[in-house]
Amino acid sequence: MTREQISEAMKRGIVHETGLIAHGRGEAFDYLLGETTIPPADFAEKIAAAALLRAKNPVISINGNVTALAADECISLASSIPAKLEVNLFHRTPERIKKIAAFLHKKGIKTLYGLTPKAKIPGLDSDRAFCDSKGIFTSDVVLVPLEDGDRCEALRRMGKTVIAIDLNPLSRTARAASITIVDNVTRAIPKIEHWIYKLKGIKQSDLDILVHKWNNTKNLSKVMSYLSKRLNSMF
Ligand code: PTJ
Repeated sequence: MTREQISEAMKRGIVHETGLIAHGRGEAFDYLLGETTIPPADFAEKIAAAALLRAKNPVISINGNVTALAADECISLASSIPAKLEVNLFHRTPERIKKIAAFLHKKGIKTLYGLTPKAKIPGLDSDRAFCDSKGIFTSDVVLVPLEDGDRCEALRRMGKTVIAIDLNPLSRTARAASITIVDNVTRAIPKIEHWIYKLKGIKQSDLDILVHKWNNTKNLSKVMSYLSKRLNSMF
């Protein structure tokens, strides 16, 4: 079903053709994880929710693959926080922006950022640097599902807290992000929302403690040891 969704969205011009390659790579890693949310991913989802709740200008970045696989989930997560939704594409063309915006508007989104961006992420020379001055550019916490390493690093250099969702724990994005969620975007977004509701009532100082105690490298190494134990147990 997921493959069908991605392939349909590519035919409609929402997903870029390289989005199919990215999806295939994701499938391989998901297979190794057992196609489930593993404990270190659940922990990262909890910390991501805490970071989003204490943010002043939280933004969820949406690309072609995310539109195809988790548009409803992103809309629901954005309203639970609340956060802004910004279309931010690696392979940016006016046609794709138009198609993605039309798809999301049809789902009921009223305010969508990134459609006519004027600001640029410093240190990136291609079109993927374009972002909204009221969205990603001035955000303090940005959620980037299926991101590329260069943009993730550039966002970190701007001083932002970057939450990445990436099934590949070895990717440059996974290693550069502030909070890396090694999980499928289709499971991760609803799980972050679940944590948003669980953490909503707690004190700001307790949210601060959760975020300050977070160690991304340590959690990534827990993902790696989970993976190697799982693979070893299969033979
Ligand atoms: O729509 P655009 O133009 O912004 O382009 C989006 C893609 C995904 C094509 C672009 O960002 C890209 O090329 O990304 P990469 O560098 O291929 O990285 C994508 C990462 O996402 C890889 O590490 C994959 O393992 C991972 N991934 C793929 N599918 C999923 C995933 N992670 C979480 N959930 C998935 N469903």
